[in-house]
Amino acid sequence: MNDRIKDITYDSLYKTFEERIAQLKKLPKMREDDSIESTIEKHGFSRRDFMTWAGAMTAMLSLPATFTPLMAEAVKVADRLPIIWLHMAECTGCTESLLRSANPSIDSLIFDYISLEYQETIMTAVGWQAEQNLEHAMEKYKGRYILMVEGGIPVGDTENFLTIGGHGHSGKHTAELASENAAAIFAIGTCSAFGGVQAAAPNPSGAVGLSEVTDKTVINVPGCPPSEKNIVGTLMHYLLYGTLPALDVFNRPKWAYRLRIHDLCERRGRFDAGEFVEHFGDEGAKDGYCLYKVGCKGPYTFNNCGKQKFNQGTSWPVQTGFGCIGCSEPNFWDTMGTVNEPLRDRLYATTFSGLGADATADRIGVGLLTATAVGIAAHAAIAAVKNPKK
Ligand code: FSX
Ligand code: SF4
Ligand code: F3S
Repeated sequence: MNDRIKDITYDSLYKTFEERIAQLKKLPKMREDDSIESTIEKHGFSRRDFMTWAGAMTAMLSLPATFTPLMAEAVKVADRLPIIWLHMAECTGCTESLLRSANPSIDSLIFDYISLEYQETIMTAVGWQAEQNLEHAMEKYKGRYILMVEGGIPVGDTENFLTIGGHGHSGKHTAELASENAAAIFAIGTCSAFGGVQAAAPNPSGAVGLSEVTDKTVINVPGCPPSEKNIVGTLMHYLLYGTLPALDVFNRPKWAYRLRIHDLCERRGRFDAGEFVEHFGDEGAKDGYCLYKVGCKGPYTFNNCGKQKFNQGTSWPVQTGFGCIGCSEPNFWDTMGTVNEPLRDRLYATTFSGLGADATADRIGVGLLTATAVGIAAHAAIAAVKNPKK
C-alpha cells in the first residue's frame, strides 16, 4: 500500500472508531460511581502508565501510534458492553491468567472495570441465585452482550458429565442458549476453542470446542492459558471495530496468531546458528541456546507469546528455559508428541485431518509445511554434526 492510500484508509478508520465510541457513549453507563481513570489511579498507576499501555495495545492491534488517544477513549466506554463469561470443563487457568497476579496489571484492571454480568469464579452469587443472574443478564442484554466461554463442552452420551446448577442444565445446553443472542462470541482458551486437555485421546467426556455446539461464528482465542494481552486485546478490538477481526483457518484473530512462536523467538539466532540445548542444565541451556532439541514446538505453533509475554510482560515459556509445547494449536496434546522431545521427522501436517498449521495464518501449502517440518529436523541434525560438542 503506498503512503497516500494508507493515510486515506487510516483516516476513514479513525473516523469509524470515533463514531463507534460516540455510539457506545450513548449507552447507559454500567458503573455510575466509577471510571477507569480512578480505578487505575487507586492501584498506583499514573496517567502516563495508562497512555503507555494504550500505545502498546494500539501497536499490538497493528494500528498506527496516532490511534493511541482513541484506544484510551475506548477503554473509558468499556463498561458499556455487558459480558457473560461461562465456565465449562477446564482448569480455570484462563481466568487465572488474567486476574490472579500479585500486582494487578492495567489489563486486569480493565477486566475489573468492564461490566462482567456473570462470571462464576469471581461472582458472589451461588446456586439458584447464580442461575437467575445468568437468565436475567441474557434477557436484559439480549443481542448486546459479549459471550466469553472458557472450557471444553461434553456432548453426546456424556453431555451430562458437565451438569451445573439447581435446574441441572448441561454445559452444552447453557452454552447453546447463551450463544443464541450474543452480539459476539469468544472461545477463551484452547479448551473452549478446540476441546483442550479433556478432549485429548481417548476423550472420555466427549468434550468438544464451543464452535461445535453453536452454528454462530466463534472467535477462538486459544492458549492453555491465553495471555492476558490476547484476552484484553480481543475485547479492545471488538470495542473499537464493532465487527469480527480477520481470522485464520482455525478462527484465531490474525493480529495475535499470524506468526509462529519461532518467528518471534529471542533464541531464533541460536537456532539459525545451529546452537542447541542438548540436555536441560547443560552449558547451552545456561547460555540461552535454542530449545528445539529438547522439545520446543515453536516452529509449528502460532501465537505472539514471545512478544506480548505473560505475568505483566515479565516472561514466557521459552524465556524460562523450557520450550513451547504448542498449546495454542488444535489437539496439541495428541499431535505435538512428547513435550521434551523434538518431533524430528514426524510429518506434523499429517496429524491434522485437512489443513496443516502453516496453512492457517500464512496460507502456505501443506506440502511446504511438511517440507519445513522435515527441514527443521534436518537442520538440527546437520548442526549437531557441524557442532559435535554442542
Ligand atoms: Fe483450558 Fe482455561 Fe488450559 Fe486451563 O480454563 S485452556 S485447561 S489453562 O483454564 O480452559
Ligand atoms: Fe525459539 Fe523454539 Fe524456535 Fe528454538 S525452536 S528458536 S527455542 S521457538
Ligand atoms: Fe503456549 Fe507455546 Fe505460548 S506453549 S504459551 S503457545 S510459547
